[in-house]
Amino acid sequence: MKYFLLLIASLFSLSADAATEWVRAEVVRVDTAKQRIVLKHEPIPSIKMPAMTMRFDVVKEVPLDSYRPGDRVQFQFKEASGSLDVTAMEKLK
Ligand SMILES: [Cu+2]
Repeated sequence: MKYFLLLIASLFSLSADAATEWVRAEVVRVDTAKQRIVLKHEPIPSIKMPAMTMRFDVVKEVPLDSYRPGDRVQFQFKEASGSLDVTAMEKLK
């Protein structure tokens, strides 16, 4: 029983790590009206996703109007139904 609880605890901490990882990317296109962004992102090993260019929905707490194509950024995400939502984003130097 003790071992089982430890296992559960470690599973929770694993998913917490995945949820807060930062992924580097380059902005390709910004759609402020629809609160979406197209990012050319690096591989994301935690969800076995290779590097690619793809569209994300972005939570409204992330203001998109300060981002331009060509900006280097890092972002956090959550898995939504069949897609990924950006939950945090910041520019890299
Ligand atoms: Cu992708």
